[in-house]
Amino acid sequence: MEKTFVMLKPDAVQRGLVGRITARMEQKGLKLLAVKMLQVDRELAAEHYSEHKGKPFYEELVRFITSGPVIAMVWEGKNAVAVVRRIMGSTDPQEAALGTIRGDYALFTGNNVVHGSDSPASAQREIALFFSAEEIVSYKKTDQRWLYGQQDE
Ligand code: IDP
Ligand code: MG
Repeated sequence: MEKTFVMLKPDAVQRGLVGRITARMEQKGLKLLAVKMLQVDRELAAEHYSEHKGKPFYEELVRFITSGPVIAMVWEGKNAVAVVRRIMGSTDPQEAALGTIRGDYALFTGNNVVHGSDSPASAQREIALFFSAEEIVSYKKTDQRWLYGQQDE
């Protein structure tokens, strides 16, 4: 089953949106495999956002993501990467559809409350950056056969 990396950004923590944002992944049926709160330092921010180095918004992005604690999570499910991207909505919250996290909870691209991996390859890279293998919990969840019918493995 596919895994994806999700990070609730400093604005989500400071604005008290952690529970409401997490609930959206949970109620969709995705399975939580790992979660931790941490303060991202400049080195980790640079590694995580290396694809954006040199872009005009890069410095602001690094400053923002290191401005307070974040919640890092690993979620699993069928097509989890794409499913989470749809639940998050467009990068620019002004464009994001209502009903998506960014559409409902944000107003500005720089402070768009949530990060989700953009491909299975990015997910692998980002999960490894934030979590050790032992921190990703493997367990059976009783709702899986109700979510996937017979395809529950
Ligand atoms: P994504 O988070 O939807 O994958 P990316 O293009 O990967 O979007 O950009 C990473 C993050 O950088 C965005 O979530 C947003 O916080 C920030 N960002 C992207 N473009 C801009 C911009 O034009 N101005 C300010 N911040 C931006
Ligand atoms: Mg991205």
